[in-house]
Amino acid sequence: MINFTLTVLLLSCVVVNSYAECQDPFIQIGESCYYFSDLLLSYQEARKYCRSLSANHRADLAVFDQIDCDYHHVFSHMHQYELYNTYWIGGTDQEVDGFWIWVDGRPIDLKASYWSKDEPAVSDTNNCLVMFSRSEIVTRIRLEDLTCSYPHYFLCQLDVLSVI
Ligand SMILES: [Ca+2]
Repeated sequence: MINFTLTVLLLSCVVVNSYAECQDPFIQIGESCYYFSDLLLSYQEARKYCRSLSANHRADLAVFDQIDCDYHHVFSHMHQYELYNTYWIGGTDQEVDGFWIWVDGRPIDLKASYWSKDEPAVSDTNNCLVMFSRSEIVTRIRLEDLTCSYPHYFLCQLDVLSVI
């Protein structure tokens, strides 16, 4: 049943560029190069760490595309490798509470299905974006807003054009 669900989710997310060269330690998932951290950092420290992984500083915390294909590819990978943890990704509402943007400047769809129930909460203290996956949640990973200074694992992505 899980495999069937995954297959349906990924059918509309065909990988066109399957020959992307992902420099170590990045791995290809879908059409992008990602790195799942094995250390815990605050949101800002995690961004710095991601940048340090690319010689030309084009890496940052991961951002998802508008049609959710990145989300589905990452979700599939996390379940395949049982990456059941909480990871910072590149989104924040630090500038205007309740107005969420990716680090590349695009707005984050607040109606997207990947938010946890009743998330994101309008909160001055929860201003940074995490995705999390648990073994008991087999259908999807979820996004939530958390306090930026907390240490969490994080997901870096190569070729993110950061503007914030
Ligand atoms: Ca907030």
